[in-house]
Order: sequence, then C-alpha cells, then structure tokens
Amino acid sequence: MQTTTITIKKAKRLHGEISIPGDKSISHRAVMFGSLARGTTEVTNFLQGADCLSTIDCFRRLGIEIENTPERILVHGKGLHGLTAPSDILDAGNSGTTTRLISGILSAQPFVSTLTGDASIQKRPMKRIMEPLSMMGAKIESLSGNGCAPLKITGQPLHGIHYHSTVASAQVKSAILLAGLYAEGQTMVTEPALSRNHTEIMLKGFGADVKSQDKTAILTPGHDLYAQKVEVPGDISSAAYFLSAALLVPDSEVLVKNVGINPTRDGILRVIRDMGGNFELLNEKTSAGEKTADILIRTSSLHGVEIGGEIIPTLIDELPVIAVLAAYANGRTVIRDAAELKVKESNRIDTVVTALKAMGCDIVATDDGMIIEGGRPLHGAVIDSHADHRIAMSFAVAALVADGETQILGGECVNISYPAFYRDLKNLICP
Ligand code: SPQ
Repeated sequence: MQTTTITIKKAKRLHGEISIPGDKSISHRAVMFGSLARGTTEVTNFLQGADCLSTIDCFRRLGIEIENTPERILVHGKGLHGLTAPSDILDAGNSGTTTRLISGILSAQPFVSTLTGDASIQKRPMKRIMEPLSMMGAKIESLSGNGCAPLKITGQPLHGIHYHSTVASAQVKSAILLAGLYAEGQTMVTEPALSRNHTEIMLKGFGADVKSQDKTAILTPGHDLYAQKVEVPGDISSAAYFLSAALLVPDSEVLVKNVGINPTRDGILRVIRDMGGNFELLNEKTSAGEKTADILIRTSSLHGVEIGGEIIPTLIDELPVIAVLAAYANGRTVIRDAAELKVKESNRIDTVVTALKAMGCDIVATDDGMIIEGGRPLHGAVIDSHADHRIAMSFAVAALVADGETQILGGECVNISYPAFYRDLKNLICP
C-alpha cells in the first residue's frame, strides 16, 4: 500500500559531495554466491535496501546463517550442496533479481520450494526463465497459470544447454548460469546485446569456471565456490539521480563518490556526454573486477539525442531519469529498443510518459520507448510513483527544476534501492 506523499520544490543550486550506497545487483549476488560458497563471505558497503534484504531473508530460510550489521554482512556459506528445504514460502518482495536468480539455484536442489513476491512481482514475466530452465531439466510451475510468480520449483538433475536469449537480460543469463553450476556439461548463454556482467565477474572470483566471449557467457561446472571478501561499489543507478540533478539545477557542482562504472552499466555516462553534459571521472580504481570512480559534475546546457541499440541494456534502469534530462534538454530525444521498460516494477514507458505530460512536457510513448520534444519549462504536478522506486527518484529530480511544487505519491518506495535518498538529496540543496 502506498502511504507517503513527498513534496519537493524548485531548487536554487546544488553543492557538495555524496557517497553512493552499494550496488543493488552486486549486493544480491554477494549474498547468493556467498551462500553457495564454502566458508564465510564478508560483504562491505552492502545495500541495505528492501530488495537485498529479501535476498537475505530467502537464503536464511534455505538454512544459511547471515549476520547483518551496519558495517558488514557475514554470509556463512555451506557450499554448493548445503541449502536445506525451506519450511515456508520464499518471499522475494518487490525484487525481480531475487526471484529470477534464486529460481536458477532452486531448480537444482533436492527439495521442493515455493517462491512468491508482492503484487508487482506477481505480474512480472517469469516464462523467460521458466523456458530455459525447463530445457535444462527443471520442473517449474506458475501456480496462477499465467507465467508469473508464485512459482513451485521441484529440484531436478539438470544438464547444460546453449541458450540463445531473445532478450538482453542479466537476470535471465544469471538464472541459467546459476543452474549451470549444478548441471551436467557446459552451459552457454548468448544474448542479443550484452547485459550487465556482474554474475560472470563475481562467480569467477568465487572460483567458478566462467568465460565471456563477446555476447556469450560460458560456464563449465565441477568447481566448488570459496568464500570471498566483497567490497560493493556504489550503484551507478542510484548515482544517476544526483548526476542528473546536478546537470539540471543552475550553478550546481557535485562530487558523486564511489560510483561503479562497469562498462556494461555506464551507458548513462555516455548519454550525458552525448547530450553535452560536463563531468570528470576522478580517482578511478578496480576492485574485484569492478571499476569505480568519483564523478565531478556541473550544471550543463543539454541537447536532445537518439538512444537505441546495444547501449540500452547498459542504461535500462536509468531511462526514466534520462527521460527527465531529455525533457529539460533542447530539441528532440528519441528512445527506442527499450520495450523491456514495460516489464519492470511498473510499465516504465507509461509511468514516465504520464508523469512528464502532467508536468507539461511534450512527450509521446512508442512501442519500444518514447519521443520527447525537450526544452519547454515544466511545472510541478502530482506524480503517482506506482510504487516504483525509479519513478519516485526520477521525478524527485524533475521536481527540483520545475516551477512550483511537486508531490510524489507513494514516495516511500525508494526504500527498495535507496532508503536514504530524500535525506541525501536534501543535503545537497543550497538554501
Ligand atoms: O530486481 P528488479 O526488480 O528487476 O530491479 C530492476 C531495478 O530497476 O532496480 C529492474 F526493475 O533492475 C534490474 C535490471 O533492470 C536488476 C538486474 C540485475 O541485478 O540483474 C538486471 C536488470 O533486469 P533484466 O531483466 O534486464 O535482467
């Protein structure tokens, strides 16, 4: 149930620095792979958002002891074959990543489990994992018969496949690779465009035999996983809101610290450059295969761009806030090849178009994206977040530049990926 209305007014200037909380995708994977590894995995800068807490809850129910303190998470892994049958239904909450990745693992366990989630999860498509996992020998049933959760998963002996995915989805790829850890023979996944590769990087770090060849990930089973220390980089998807706000609010300068800039996630930086955005990467580092940097960003005059093709998976979750940038940029922006937006926490084509229209933007939805005629001044409006964290945060940014006041209904959904979002944003706003 949506309860909190957040009110945001036009801002004069943003100034200061912000450290970005841990990456959601990497936090999930650290708990999952730590649970399947032998020994204790220590995770620092873990994202304490509701989605990642759902992953912790599921693995606790599967018999894994996980200590969660503000400083670090300790996952006391029991090896690939250490999970035990859950006594209750597994609840993935609002998290597509938890639902899809854990399904790959559960498909190979010697027990039956039932997996569900909130109203949004029960509408998101699961056939995309049910089909390839079934080809590997899995037995997965959608209990409502509509290809969505709740899912009943009866573990089976699996065999490797070479799957040619029709969608560029890290969740599909990861579910198959995780099932592949238990399968007989090699598992390969070829994607139409490369999706985020955190699973490949981190599984390799834990000792799995995973290779990437262009758009194909190849996993050869037969290797145990061993506990690791994982320092989670800041989430570029969360950084995107501060980068966008600093670009749009006049006279701003913000240092956004510790941002993961893995090339399969950095599409927003390439788009900001193309739009004429002014930023510098500082203090670049690589830790456990993941690149990070601090980003110094200033107010910039932006112009419209065309966004489509292979860049889309590298910025899919940033498209709502990119649409906000485009609304304030001069000229036309076309976003295409992004039909995946329709099957996220909300239909993000519809929710973005409706909300930007309400603020006075000239925008139309297309089948696979949107066309935005930017540069008109926008005004405050009442925006329904549809309980979608990315919509709430994107329109908090839009509100900073709109005339008057904006109200975001159900604004508490930022808890999914960024519980301190409004506080951190407020700290950058100059009086
Ligand atoms: O986990 P969930 O709910 O699917 O979260 C989202 C988000 O906006 O935070 C998508 F709605 O991120 C996905 C992302 O879109 C996280 C993810 C991952 O960690 O593997 C991959 C992407 O999804 P997909 O379907 O393209 O694999």
